[in-house]
Parts: sequence; C-alpha cells; structure tokens
Amino acid sequence: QRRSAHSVGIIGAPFSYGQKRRGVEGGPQAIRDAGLVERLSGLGCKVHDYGDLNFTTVSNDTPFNNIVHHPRTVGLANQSLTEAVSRAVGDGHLSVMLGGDHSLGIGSVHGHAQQRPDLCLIWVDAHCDLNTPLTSMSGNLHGQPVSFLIRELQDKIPSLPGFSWVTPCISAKDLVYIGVRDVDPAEYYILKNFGIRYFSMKEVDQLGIHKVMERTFDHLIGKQKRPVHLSYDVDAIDPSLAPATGTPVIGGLTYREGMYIAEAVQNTGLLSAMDLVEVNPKLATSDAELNATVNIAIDVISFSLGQAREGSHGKYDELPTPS
Ligand code: 4U7
Ligand code: MN
Ligand code: MN
Ligand code: MN
Repeated sequence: QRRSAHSVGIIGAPFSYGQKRRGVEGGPQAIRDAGLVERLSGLGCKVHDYGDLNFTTVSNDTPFNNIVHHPRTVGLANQSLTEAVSRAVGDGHLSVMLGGDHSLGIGSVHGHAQQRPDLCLIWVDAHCDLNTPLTSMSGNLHGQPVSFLIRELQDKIPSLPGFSWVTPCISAKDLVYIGVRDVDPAEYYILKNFGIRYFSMKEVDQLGIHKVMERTFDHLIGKQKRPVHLSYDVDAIDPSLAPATGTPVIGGLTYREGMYIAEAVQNTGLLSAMDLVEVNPKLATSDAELNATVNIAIDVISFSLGQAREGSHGKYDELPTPS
C-alpha cells in the first residue's frame, strides 16, 4: 500500500573522477532535464531540490600506489556529499542523490549514517564495488566504495590521501547485493569470507525477483525495522535497456525486475535515502539510447518513491453518474 507522500530532497552530484570515462558528471542535468521533479511532484511528493554540488578537482592528484586514480579529488567530493546528504536527511527529507559515478556511494551512505546510524544498505548493481585500494586492478574508485563502508574490512584498507575523514558505518550483515554478474576474484573472496548476502543474476533466475526481495528484507529488516539506503547503479539493468553507462555487462535485470525492486523497497515504508548513479549521457550513441537510459533512471526513482504499476491510489471517492 502506498504511504503518505514523501518529502524528497534532491542532491545533484556531477562527478566523474571515480573512473576514467568523462561524461557521467552530466547525469544529474540529464535526469533533471527529462523531468524528474515533475514526475515526483505528480506522485504527490513534496520536492526540495538542493541543486548540484560544486566539486573541486585537486591538482597534482597523483595516483595512490601508482594505481588508484584521483584519490584526493574523490575523497574531497565524497566529504562534501556526506555533508549534503546528512543535511537533507536531517532536514526531514528522503535524500535522492543523482550521480555521477558510484564512488559517490561512500559519501552518500556515510552522510546518511550520520543521521541514521542503524541504516541498512541495498546495493543494486552488476558489480559489487567491493575492491579495496590494494585489490583494484582498474584503479577506479567507483569499483571500491563498499570496501570503505564495511567495519570488518577496515584493517585491509590503506590510508588513502583525501580519505582520512571516512569512517566505516555498516557491518557486513547490514548489506545485500542484487543483480551482480561481474565479480572480481578479490571481491568474491570478500563476499564469501565476510558472509555478505548477495543475489546474483543467477539467483534472480533461480528464485525470481519476488523471493529475492523477500529474502533481502528477511535478512535486513526481519528482526527489527530500520532505515533503508538504496544505492542503485543503472548498470544493474540490462544494457539493451539502459545502454548509456560506463561499465555495461550483458545479462542484466529486465525492466520489470528493475522496477519490482524499487516498488518492493518503497512498500517497506523504510526507505530513507537513495542513489541513482552511472548514467553517462556522453556514452549514448543516439538520442534513443540517451532517452531510454535517462527514462529508466527516472522510473527507478519514481517507483522507489511510490509510483505503482497497480495504480497510485490517489484520491478518487465516487464515479460520476450520468444525469
Ligand atoms: B560500478 C571493476 F574490474 N570491478 O573494480 C573495477 F570489473 O560503479 C568494475 O559498479 C567496477 O559501475 C564497476 O573496476 C564500478 C572491474
Ligand atoms: Mn556501481
Ligand atoms: Mn556497476
Ligand atoms: Mn558502471
């Protein structure tokens, strides 16, 4: 059943230094231009747009260990995102962060946790984003955000320039992955050795998305209710549907599975903050590809905030009678 309308705080995070393909910083503008605020208002949400954050590119930002790119720039951006998300949630809003690349997950979850230390995390993604700075083969920080957030991993995380402010804020048991299908060896080691719950595309096939969500909520909120953070990478959706993204992986979620996840999260009544990341308008090879990707991003957010395929249960008391 649909809850009373949300008060939503939108935070644009035009940032791309967590990976090497420029263009993903255009995500927030593309998503706004396609009418996000109007869609949410139409659902009855009260929308407060905080606008886009102004990120600084740190000069002489030499790679850590000759591998991890732009550590100071990524660290600083996430520090300011932390403040923004913390303020939005503190103001009483459900925080909606528009990326930008997924390195922004660090600041978004961290800022949310400052207000809601008991939060749990649902990470919808083709990838686990669980590499540590010492296991990453690409050097891209958008493949590492979750490693900074998990308490049990902290003795494996080196001190990275720009990251001294980060403190881990979730336990391995507070996290569930959905949609993964491209997992690096070190990430698989972490999943297994730290007992992290994940539903890869194989489990989505075996169980169906309904059971996947049931088990997700059993695991995270079965014993007691707590705030939910939904971090949604658009590359979780199959690239035939959402092609304008930097690290597409074939064999992803269908449109219906992708929206079912969002509806199910909304139906818990516990969603407190979400991210929609990795929309890269510059990687679309046509207007059709761009529009498809951006419209899916808006649909994910709208379904997370109360749109429902069964209808939105707006006020309608009596059918008109012919006179
Ligand atoms: B995204 C990768 F090696 N694992 O570490 C890495 F396959 O935020 C991909 O989920 C990371 O899009 C993908 O670079 C990051 C790679
Ligand atoms: Mn990701
Ligand atoms: Mn991904
Ligand atoms: Mn990606």
